[in-house]
This record gives sequence, C-alpha cells and structure tokens, in this order.
Amino acid sequence: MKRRHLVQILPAAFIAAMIPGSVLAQTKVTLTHSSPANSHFGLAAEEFKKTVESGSKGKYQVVVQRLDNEREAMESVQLGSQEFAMGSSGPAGNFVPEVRVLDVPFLFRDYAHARGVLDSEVGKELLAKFKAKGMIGVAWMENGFRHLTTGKKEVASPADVKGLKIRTMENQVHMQAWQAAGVLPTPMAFSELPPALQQGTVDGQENPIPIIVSNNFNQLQKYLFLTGHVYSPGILVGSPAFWDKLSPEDRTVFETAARRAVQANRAKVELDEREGVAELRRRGMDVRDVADRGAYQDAMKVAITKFEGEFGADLMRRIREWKK
Ligand code: EAX
Repeated sequence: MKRRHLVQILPAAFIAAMIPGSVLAQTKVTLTHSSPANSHFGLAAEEFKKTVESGSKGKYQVVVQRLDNEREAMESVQLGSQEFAMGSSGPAGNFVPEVRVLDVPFLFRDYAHARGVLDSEVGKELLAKFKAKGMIGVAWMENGFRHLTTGKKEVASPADVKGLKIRTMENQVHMQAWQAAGVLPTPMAFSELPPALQQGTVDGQENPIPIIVSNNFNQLQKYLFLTGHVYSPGILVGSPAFWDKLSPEDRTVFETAARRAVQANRAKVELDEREGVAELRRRGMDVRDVADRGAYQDAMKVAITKFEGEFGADLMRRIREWKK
C-alpha cells in the first residue's frame, strides 16, 4: 500500500532519471504508408520499424502511420516534417519525371522482370534521381500488376471501356494510356477513391490484387477484370534532412531495414497473388479472366509509342531486354 502511494507521488523528473540514458535520447522517426496494417505496405512498414529499433538498440523509435494521400506524404518528406514515406510510386513522376518510364503499360512481362529491373543499375540510377528533388530514394518496393474493376459495367473487351470514367492515380502516363483507350481518366489521390466509388462519381478504378484485397474493394466494386495492364512499383523515400545526418553505422541500420522491408513487401504481394483472387471470389466479387491482354495493349498503343519517344528507345530497350 505504502509503496504504491510512493510511486504515485514520485515526480516525473525523478522517474525519468531512473530510465537509462539511451532511452531518453531516443529519436522518433515517422514512417507513413498507404494501405491497411495487414497489407503489403503495412507489413513492410512493421518490418522496417522492427529492424531499425532492434538494429539501433532502441536509439530510434519508428512511428508507423497510415497516410493514403501519397503525394502529400512525399511533400512532407521533402519538407522534412516526416522522415520516411512508403507507398506506390504513382505520384512520384510529378516530382522526378524520369521515373515515369516505369509506368508505361505492358513494359514488364512478369514480376521477375519488374523486380530484376528495379534491382538492376536502371533501378539504382532512377533512385539516385530523387536527390536533386529533395528526397532520398531509399528503395524500390512493389505494389503489383494493376487490374481494372467496375461497379456496374461488364467489360468483355477494350471496346467496352470507351466513355467510362475510370479513376487513375495522379500519374500522367497512366492517364494518357487510358485516354488512348477511350476512357475518361479521373485522377485523384487514393484517399479520395473509396468515397468516389461509393458515390458513383467514377465508373471504376484499377489497382493491384494486394490493394483490392486489403482495402475490401469487393464491397465497392462488382467486377474485377484481370487486365494486368501495367506494373505498379512501390517506393520508400526518405527526408535528406534526416538521412544526410545519419552516421555511417546508423545509415547501415536503416539500409538493412529497407532491404528487409522490401522482402516482406514482396512476400506479401506473392501471397496475395496466390490467394487474393480466390478470396475476392469468396467475398462475392465477380472476377473475370482476360484472355486477350494484347487487345488492351493495342488499345493503348498510340500512347505507348509516344512514350518510347519521350523516354528514349535506349532506356526502353534496356528495360524490355533485361535478362537475369
Ligand atoms: O498505395 O493510389 C493507388 O491506386 C495506389 O495503387 C495505392 O494507393 C497503393
């Protein structure tokens, strides 16, 4: 009794003095990511947090938060008001135009191809471009191959998407590609998407299986068409105000954490790719295979040809002809 009373009246400063110095000197680091905790980004963020905190022996505390507006997250990283942001690279091209090359539809054959390119010199060169725009490109991550969903409209071929309002990311390459196919692209941040689908201000959207599953889009959309029209990279960016001041040892801790986050992210994408479609069907979504994906490629051809010129045939070839 007496002892409990004593603890209650102990002044805060006295309690603080009993805590080891390393804890008091703890630096808080904020990492935002753009999907639920059990998603391919949420799990990667947790892995990052765990690795930083154990690797630095508690010197750094990583506060993981969800922020669905990926453009705003990148802006805060630029400003230094948050240390890290993780999410799709959808809006990244508005900051670093060169990375838009990765957004070209039908550029990547499969996951191995996309990951191979992102892990190669091409990926490293693109990450390095973030520095000049006030960010550190820490690591490429993964969002996945994107597929079309609609609320009402059955899409049997690209002819059926003509005139539909489809939400796209705030990404010029995606917008132009859909426009070439006759869609009315409606760009908005991910945070605005669920209400837009609910209110029917758009007829559909497109996103990878990991996003559709973890965000319960089966509750907002009737159909899923497995168009796989474009690979959507993810990215982890850091604030130079924080990163550039790290000691070499601490930087190694953060780099290790980033690598482990990428592994956790990719592993979850793989799991979702294996089980997600069945899960969405179980939840009642009408999932349709797309036998002729080439028809979508043809429908977007005008835009794709234009991108070849814009990003340079050389770079496009380096990406297309990547081999293990
Ligand atoms: O982070 O905006 C999107 O559609 C992205 O795929 C999503 O936010 C994933």
